[in-house]
Amino acid sequence: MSDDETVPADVTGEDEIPKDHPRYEDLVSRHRIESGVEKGITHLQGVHAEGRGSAFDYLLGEETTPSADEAERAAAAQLLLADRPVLSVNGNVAALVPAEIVELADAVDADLEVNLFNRTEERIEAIADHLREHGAEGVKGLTADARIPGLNHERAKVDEDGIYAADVVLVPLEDGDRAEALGEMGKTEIVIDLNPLSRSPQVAAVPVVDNVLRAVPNMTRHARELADADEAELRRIVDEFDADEALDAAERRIRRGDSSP
Ligand code: PTJ
Repeated sequence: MSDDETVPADVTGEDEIPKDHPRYEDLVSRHRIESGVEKGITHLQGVHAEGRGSAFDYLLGEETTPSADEAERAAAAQLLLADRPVLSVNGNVAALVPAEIVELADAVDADLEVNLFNRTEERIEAIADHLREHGAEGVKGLTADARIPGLNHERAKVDEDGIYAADVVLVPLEDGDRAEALGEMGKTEIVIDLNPLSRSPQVAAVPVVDNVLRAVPNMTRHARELADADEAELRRIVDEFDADEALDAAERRIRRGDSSP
């Protein structure tokens, strides 16, 4: 496929999407993913992932549910408690929330590491550049001098002083294999995924069932609110969070439109 045969965009700039369009957020997401593919940041498979996520978001009511908000607060507390927090970035995250993920890293003092399922050096570099254009200072993932044990695909490649050494890892839009393998390494995982039945949120300490577009800025807001909280307060928030209940609440909302807590 030549460059000019890549996914056509109906709009050339995101600002051309009318803000009062009832499906504004969804149109923005599609546009960002298409631009990500054109820039060599997002893999073509990211388009499928986005479509799947968008269907779940529709059923969730395209809003941050009270239960997801609680998960985002627990995630912020967990990241603030961490000694070596790392935020993992793939092609969809880089396209959808580049500035927002940099802001979250800043708010919780975490490293950003590019980690790809469909890994090529070109995409790693393009994503690292894109994050730097959005204010990131150090971006990890380029050295790839360590391996996550038990994984035989490209997502096993990590930086020794990044994900490999991390105690808490945020893994948005993850595949289940790596989520499980990171858990087996003893890491505390925070997963953002709109599908509560997916294996990755099922194995996460903190599953965040929300759109990454809303989840990441909301985690930053919580982190800023909690900036002066002491360790005991942060621990209480983490301990009171119930991962199974959060997954059940999301599933109830999807299956029955049930918005009770
Ligand atoms: O950039 P790469 O090469 O690392 O590849 C990234 C993708 C996303 C293509 C790859 O990890 C993949 O194929 O993922 P899956 O297995 O399709 O899983 C993606 C999950 O993310 C699905 O459960 C979707 O429901 C969910 N998802 C999609 N868009 C969003 C989302 N969750 C939160 N916010 C979204 N915007």
